[in-house]
Amino acid sequence: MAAYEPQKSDKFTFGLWTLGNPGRDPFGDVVRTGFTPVEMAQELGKLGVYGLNFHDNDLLPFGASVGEHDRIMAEFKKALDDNGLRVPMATTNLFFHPVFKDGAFTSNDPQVRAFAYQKVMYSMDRGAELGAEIYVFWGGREGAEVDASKDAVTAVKRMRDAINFFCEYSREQGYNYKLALEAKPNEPRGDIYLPTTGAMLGFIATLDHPEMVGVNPEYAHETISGLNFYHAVAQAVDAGKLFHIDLNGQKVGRFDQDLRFGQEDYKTNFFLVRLLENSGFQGMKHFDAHPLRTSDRDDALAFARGCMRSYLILREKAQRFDADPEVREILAQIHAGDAELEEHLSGYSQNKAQALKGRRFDPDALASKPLPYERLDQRLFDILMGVA
Ligand code: DIG
Ligand code: MN
Ligand code: MN
Repeated sequence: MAAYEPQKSDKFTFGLWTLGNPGRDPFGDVVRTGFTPVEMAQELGKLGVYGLNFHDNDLLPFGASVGEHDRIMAEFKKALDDNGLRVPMATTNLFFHPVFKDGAFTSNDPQVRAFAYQKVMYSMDRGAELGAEIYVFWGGREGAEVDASKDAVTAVKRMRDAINFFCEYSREQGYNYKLALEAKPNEPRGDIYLPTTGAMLGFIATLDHPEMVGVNPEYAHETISGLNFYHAVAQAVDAGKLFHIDLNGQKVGRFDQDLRFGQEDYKTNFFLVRLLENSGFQGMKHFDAHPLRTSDRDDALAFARGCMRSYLILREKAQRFDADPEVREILAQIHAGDAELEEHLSGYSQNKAQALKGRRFDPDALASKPLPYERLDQRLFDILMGVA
C-alpha cells in the first residue's frame, strides 16, 4: 500500500458541494464545470473515499417534482453502490433561495419558518432513505444586519423550537439521526446567531433532548473568529458532543475560504489531527472545502486527494511526535504530577478543603520551576518540517 493512500477505514467524506463547486465567487463567474453527484461517486470512489454528504438541493433540484427527485435518488443510489460509497450525513440548504434572505427558523415571517420546517422534514426523509445517521444544521441565514429587526432572545427561542421539533420528528419517524449543529460567526449574514462551537454547546443544554444533539465544528468558522480550532474541538470532545467535523483550511481575518485541508496553519491542524486520533474519534473526517477558483477539473481532483493526504501525513507526524524521545523527556518533566495533592483537586470534601487551606506553599520556588517550552515547540517545528 503506497504511503498516505486513503482507506475506507479512514472514513474520509466529501460534500457534493465540494467538487460540485464551479468556482463562482462574489466577484466572478464560474470557471469550470462542477462534478455531478454521479461523477463524484465515480471519481472519489477510486480514491478510497468512504462517503458523500449532501444538502437536499445539491442532489434534488429546488422545485422539481417528487417523481423527478425519485429518479435522481435511484440514479444516485446506483452510483453509490457501484462505487462502494455511503451517505453518512445529510443537511438542508436553508440559505440559497431568496425566501430565506432574512433567515429560515429565525425569520420574522411564520410562513417562511413553516416552509423551512417542511423543507427540513422532506430532506431528513430523503437523507434517511440514503442511510444518513448524522443530520447537520448550519444556520447560514440565521442572523442579522439590523438588530432592530429582530429580538435576539426571540431568535434563540425560535432556533430551540426548530431543533426540538426535528428531534421529535426524527424519533417519531424512527430515524437514527444524531443532530449536529454547525456554528459560524458571520457570512453571509452580518452576524449569525450562536456564532461559535462554544455557543452551540451552551444552546444544546437548553434543548428538550440534548442527548440527541451535538456539534459539527468547522475549522474555517472558528478560525474566522480568531479562535483556536483545536481548543474548540477539545471542548466538544470533553462534552461527548463531537458528532461530526468540517475539515478545511482558512487564514485568520479572511472571508470563509473553505480551503483544502492543511493548506494553512499546519500547527493547529497537527494538534487537531492528534486530538482526533488520540481521543479515538469514530466519526467521519468530513471535508467541507472546495477547490481554488484557479483550478480546472484535474486540479479539483488534486484538491480532493490533497485534503486526505494532508490528514494522513499529519497523522503520521502526530505518531512521530508522541514517540519522540526528546518530546517525551520534556513532557515527563513538565507533566510531573503529585498524586496525593491532585487527589485534593477533583471532587470536593471538607477534609480536602481544610487540608488545602492549611497547606504551606512556596510561590517563589514554584515560579522558578523550568518550563522548556521553546525547546518543545522547536522540536515540534523540526518534526513538522521533516528535519527531526
Ligand atoms: C457551511 O460550512 C456549512 C454548509 O456547507 C453545510 O450546511 C454544512 C455541512 O458541513 N457546512
Ligand atoms: Mn465554511
Ligand atoms: Mn461547514
